[in-house]
Amino acid sequence: MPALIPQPADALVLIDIQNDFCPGGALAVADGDAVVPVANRLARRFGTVVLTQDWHPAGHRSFASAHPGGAAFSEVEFPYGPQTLWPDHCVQGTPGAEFHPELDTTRAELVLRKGFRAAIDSYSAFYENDRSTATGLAGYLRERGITRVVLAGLATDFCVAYSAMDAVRCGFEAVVVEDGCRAIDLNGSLEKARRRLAECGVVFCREAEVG
Ligand code: VGL
Ligand code: ZN
Repeated sequence: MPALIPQPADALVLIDIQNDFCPGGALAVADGDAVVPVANRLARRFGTVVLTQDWHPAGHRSFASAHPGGAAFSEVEFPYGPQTLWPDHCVQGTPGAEFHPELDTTRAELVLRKGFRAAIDSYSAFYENDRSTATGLAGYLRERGITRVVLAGLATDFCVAYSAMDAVRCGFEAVVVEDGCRAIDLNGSLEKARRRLAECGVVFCREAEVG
């Protein structure tokens, strides 16, 4: 029984399915490329498809390399709060920032780039990590009459989770297609994200339940 029948007021938002998050990439997520066929099948079922693209300038403040002695995957204090430092990844204009070559981008009507401000990271497709700088996606979706956001992509516990929580914060229903995502899972971040998502009312489903 399909639990999720795609509706005209749904948007499929595919998060950061880029080379650097796939095996061989600079911030590879285990099995990250497994989301590509799922994303391609989902994209054929939804009337509105949005892609996000992590898009950092060289020397971005979230890169460990921008901090003397900074270690990748450690947490530091930024003016807006705690921030994880990452290996250099998704640098604007580099092959690592491109979408996975097998991702079918033809039905995407919007490619939303994020993380382009040098001093602010942006996990979420809606708000940057200062939690106040809007990307404009909520307005775009509202103007198009979208009321529900269906998410898949990379990584479950960072960009997918933040995007799903912010979708709810912006007044949308949010559904995460679990088997269309893969996680970084840093110090229990996956379990933590799952719990927080459930608390905010984000619904989980599997691809097979999408009608
Ligand atoms: C992401 C860490 C840094 C993600 C992006 O797409 O989940 N994670 N930049
Ligand atoms: Zn990033």
